[in-house]
Amino acid sequence: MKVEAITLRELRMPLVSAFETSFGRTTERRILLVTAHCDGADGWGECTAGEHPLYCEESTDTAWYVLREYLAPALAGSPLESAREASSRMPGVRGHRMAKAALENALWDAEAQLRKVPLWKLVGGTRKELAAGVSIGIQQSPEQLLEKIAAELDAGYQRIKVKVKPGWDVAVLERIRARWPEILLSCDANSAYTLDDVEHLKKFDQFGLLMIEQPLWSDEIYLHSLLQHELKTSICLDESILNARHALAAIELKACRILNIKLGRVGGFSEAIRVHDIAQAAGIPVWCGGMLESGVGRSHNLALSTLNGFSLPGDVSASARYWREDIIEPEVTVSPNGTIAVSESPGRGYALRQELIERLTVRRETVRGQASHPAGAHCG
Ligand code: OSB
Ligand code: MG
Repeated sequence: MKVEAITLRELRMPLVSAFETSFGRTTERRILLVTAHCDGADGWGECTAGEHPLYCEESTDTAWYVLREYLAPALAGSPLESAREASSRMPGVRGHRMAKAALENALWDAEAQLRKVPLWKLVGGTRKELAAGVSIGIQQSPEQLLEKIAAELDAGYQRIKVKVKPGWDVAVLERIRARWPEILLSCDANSAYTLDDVEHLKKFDQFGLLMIEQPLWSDEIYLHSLLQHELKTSICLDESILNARHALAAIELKACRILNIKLGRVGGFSEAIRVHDIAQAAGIPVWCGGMLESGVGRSHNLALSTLNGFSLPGDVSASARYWREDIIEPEVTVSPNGTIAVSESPGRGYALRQELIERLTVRRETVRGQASHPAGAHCG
């Protein structure tokens, strides 16, 4: 397929309710969408970088810059055998995985459309009914959190994950377990603790959690292995797994017993599949993480979740939890038993609400194929 042009656009989308983690609070998303115009098909991808460089180094603005100056010029105008090749065309740019993933995933979508197969089949998926879980942010009070959990359980979600940080952890988990002793429950610290907190973290063991996600530094694997040795609760790594080599290191070091895979964090479908394959070979269950995506990123997450190793409920939940109106049609919905049915249509499987997208767009830029660009020498 030939990549004729690449369009970047930024949308402003207010969240239905603010989302708070140990690193910050989000009320409005700045969604960066990438469209790859290929042989008459438009593939769409979403950059999962946050508004500020808090979850990781990237942000909406750094991703826009890297896409516009380096990645889009390296790929626009060039023929590609398949989307799988895209990442090897971006070798000169170090890091910036979320920017790379937005473009690579748009190409996967275009390829699926051109081949007239659902994206999930193109990536090698087999699951057709996905187990849905929710991630619930830090609330004003424990009572408010309990109310939220009750509503999500009523909606059918199969796993509840709550955000924790020092001062919002053991007492909160105690309240949850007192009311729901049996539910599948996990927590996510987003790197809020250090090894000085080992004794404190051991108290989490009494709650029978499915996992504790990323308790320590975002760039640490080895120290998580020391902590895992001390805990009964399984550690799940999120922030510190940026590629398949990291996954292998974490598994060999016994730094975790579960892995969260996010398309943006690892740089796109190709690397996400490699992480999945390594985990599966080692018998480590994986699940798909979320980054408060619009329907575009959400549909990619669903496609990824169809891979066989995604045996735990993911942070894949209904559009309506995030948006008054999502930009896809139909929106993602969850059945009363907490599952999401996979679409059989070609490509992402969800149509775009073009008019709504236009209305929400605050900036747009198209990069067309050009013979030479300053970045060409590096990006090949
Ligand atoms: O750590 O999984 C995380 C949101 C933003 C940044 C990091 C994380 C999250 C979530 C939300 O937990 C998951 C979702 O519902 O999209
Ligand atoms: Mg996480």
